[in-house]
Amino acid sequence: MQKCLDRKSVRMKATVGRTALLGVCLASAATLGDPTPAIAATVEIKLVQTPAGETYFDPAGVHIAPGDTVRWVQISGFHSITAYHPSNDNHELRIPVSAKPWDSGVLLADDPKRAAAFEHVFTVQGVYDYFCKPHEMAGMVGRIVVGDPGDGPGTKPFAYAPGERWKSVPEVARAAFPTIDEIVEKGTVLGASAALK
Ligand SMILES: [Cu+2]
Repeated sequence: MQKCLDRKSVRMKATVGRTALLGVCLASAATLGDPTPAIAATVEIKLVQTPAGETYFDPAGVHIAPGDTVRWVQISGFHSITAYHPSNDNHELRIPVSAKPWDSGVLLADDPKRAAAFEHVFTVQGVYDYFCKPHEMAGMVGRIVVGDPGDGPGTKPFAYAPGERWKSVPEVARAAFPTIDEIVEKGTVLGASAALK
């Protein structure tokens, strides 16, 4: 039953206005050992560029459950949602080894004007680091924890495998990630720029 309560608290932190939590709890209890909840949630992250030129994912960190979907929505500026993965222009691997990488390409603000969106379903537990291609050097990065953070690539120090010759994460971006502990504790963590609003 403890497992059930843990899952419920995680989901309550990660989503707002969610219904049927009891159903999720009962379904989880009925399938002990199955990490996939019966009802998946969709969590929204905004893509923002302020008139002053600050760019960020809002929120920058979220804790979700396996099977949940993250939906990034274009609000202002132009951005991509790109996994830290060697298949994306030889960037450092910072998502679970067995997870599929993704790259949204750049979502333009004016076609359509607002609310262009990109979705990705997260099935493998672990830590996922990602960035915006136009603004990585401005520190526009995000981190998603799916279920148990585990000990995969996203939990390792930056530049953990110099022998691979991957592109390393820029210093400004390294400093912009919320910590895994903070994400797990709070469920949702604003980025440094968004937190000032
Ligand atoms: Cu951007």
